[in-house]
Amino acid sequence: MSASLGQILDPDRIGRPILMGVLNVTPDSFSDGGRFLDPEAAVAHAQRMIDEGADIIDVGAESTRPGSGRVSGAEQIARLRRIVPAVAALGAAVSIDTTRAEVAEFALGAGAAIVNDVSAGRDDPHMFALAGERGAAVVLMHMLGAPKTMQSDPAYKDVVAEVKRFLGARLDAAQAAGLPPERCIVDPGIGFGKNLKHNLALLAGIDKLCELGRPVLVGPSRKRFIGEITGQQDAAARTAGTIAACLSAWRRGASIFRVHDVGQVAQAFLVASAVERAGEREDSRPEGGNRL
Ligand code: HH2
Repeated sequence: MSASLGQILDPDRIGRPILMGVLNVTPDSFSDGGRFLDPEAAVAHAQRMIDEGADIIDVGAESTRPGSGRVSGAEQIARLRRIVPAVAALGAAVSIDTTRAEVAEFALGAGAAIVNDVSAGRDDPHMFALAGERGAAVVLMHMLGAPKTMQSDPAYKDVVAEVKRFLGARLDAAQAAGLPPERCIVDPGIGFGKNLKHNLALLAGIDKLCELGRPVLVGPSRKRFIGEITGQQDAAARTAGTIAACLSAWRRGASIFRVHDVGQVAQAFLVASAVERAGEREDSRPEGGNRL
C-alpha cells in the first residue's frame, strides 16, 4: 500500500516509514550507473521497487556523486522523456531528482508530484516559484559546496546546528518565492560535503532537524561513510549498513528514506515497526496485570 502525497508531507505522521526508491537514469551514478539508461530496464526496475514497498520513485538523470560534472537540462530531459510518464503510470508518487527548473517542469508535466532538489533551490532561481505554481512538493537538501569539490576537507563548527540553520533559511526562501512550507521536506544531505564524523553527527541529530516542523528525509544508501565504518568497498554490498543507518534515523524521527535496496530495507522496517508496536502494547498494560 503506497502513501498519498498528504501522508508523505505530514510531519506528525506516525506509522509505516515512507520508502523512496532510487532510479538513476545515468551512465555514471556511484553504485548503479549505466544499469537503467534503457527505458524498459528503468520501468521494470521501478515496478520491482514498487512491488517491494516503495511509496515514491525518485528518478534522476544527473549523478551528484563526489567529483561529478554537470549535465545540461536538455540532456537530462532527453534521458527522462520516455521514462517519467511510464513510471508515473505505475501508481507510486514520482519525484524528480534535479536542480534545474526546466527539467522539473518537464517531469511535473509528465506526472511527477515531487521535486528532489539537492541544491535546495539555490541552483535555479525559478525552482521554488515553479513548484509553488504547480502544486508540487519539494525536498530541500543541504550540501556544502558543489559535487565537484564538496568532499575536499569539509569543515563545520557544529554540523547539526549549521545544517538546521541552512534548512530553516531555505524554508523561508521557498515561502518568499510562493512555495509554502507545508509542501517542503527537509534533508541533511548525507555525504554532500560531509566527512564520516559529520554524517554520523547528522544521523544522530535527526531529532534536532525535526524541530523545523517538516518531515525529514535521509539518503544514506550505499554511501562511502558506510564503507568507511565496515570496510566494504563494493557500494552495492552496503545494504546492511544502509539499513542500520535508516533504522537509527527513524528512531530519531526521520520519516522518508531514499534507498536503492527497497525490498531489504522494507523488511527491516516491518520487523522494527512490529517490535515498536509490541513495546507500545506492553507499556499500555496496567501495573501488576497478567503479562503472559
Ligand atoms: N543522494 C544522492 C542523490 N540524490 N537526494 C536527496 N534528497 N538526498 C540524498 O541523500 C541524495 C539525493 C546520491 O545517491 P545516488 O543517486 O545513488 O548517486 P548519484 O548521485 O551518483 O546518482
